[in-house]
Amino acid sequence: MMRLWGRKSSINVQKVLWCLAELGLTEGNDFERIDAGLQFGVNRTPEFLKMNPNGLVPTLEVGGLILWESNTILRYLAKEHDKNQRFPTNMRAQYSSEKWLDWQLGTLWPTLRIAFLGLTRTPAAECDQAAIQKSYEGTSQLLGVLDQVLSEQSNCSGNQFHIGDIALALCASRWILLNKTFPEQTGPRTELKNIDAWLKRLEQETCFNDIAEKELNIVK
Ligand SMILES: N[C@@H](CCC(=O)N[C@@H](CS)C(=O)NCC(=O)O)C(=O)O
Repeated sequence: MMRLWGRKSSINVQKVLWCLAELGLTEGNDFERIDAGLQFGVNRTPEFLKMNPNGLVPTLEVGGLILWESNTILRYLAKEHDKNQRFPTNMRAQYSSEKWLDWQLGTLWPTLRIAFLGLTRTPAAECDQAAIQKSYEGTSQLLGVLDQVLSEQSNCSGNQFHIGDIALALCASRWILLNKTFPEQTGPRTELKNIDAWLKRLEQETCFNDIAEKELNIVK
């Protein structure tokens, strides 16, 4: 049985849980999940650091193979555990999804992370309001790029759902939730109608709704 370390409130753990759900893999039958990170601790213990020296979640163990980096775990699951071809495997779809996974990790999340950490993890007195607003506006501009792509196709890599959509949709929904929770600090949210429609479709057609956070986990 696979073992996954990570608290459900982590966006990177949510990616893995969503992917497992799409593949029909269930907690208790196909994988065990151990709460770790923030209030649960575990991720700084010597045993955990031996598996993942970064001390971060998610961390996945499968038959002695230890994986960390959520997008790598998505790639692994899609390649090794997709018995029913939930995700397209043709080269074009696969690499179209890959580029968005890298964009999410290297461009989108580093931009949004500043607003997220500032608003949910930093005591009010230490908040850098200008940095938060700049981060939020920057994220809106980046999501505008995705919105444009979604005006021509129904998912990030084409017309079929892929693991790239998992990573992107969780960031986009956190961007929306940050504005709902802290409207004054984020400033107004740009209306991106193709992103709204794509998120709605994902809610209806995938396991997104079972996994995505409905409110922010605020720990200061
Ligand atoms: N690039 C890594 C980032 C992992 C990461 O930053 N995880 C956060 C949670 S989202 C974490 O473990 N934070 C420490 C904690 O929860 O205690 C990935 O995509 O898996």
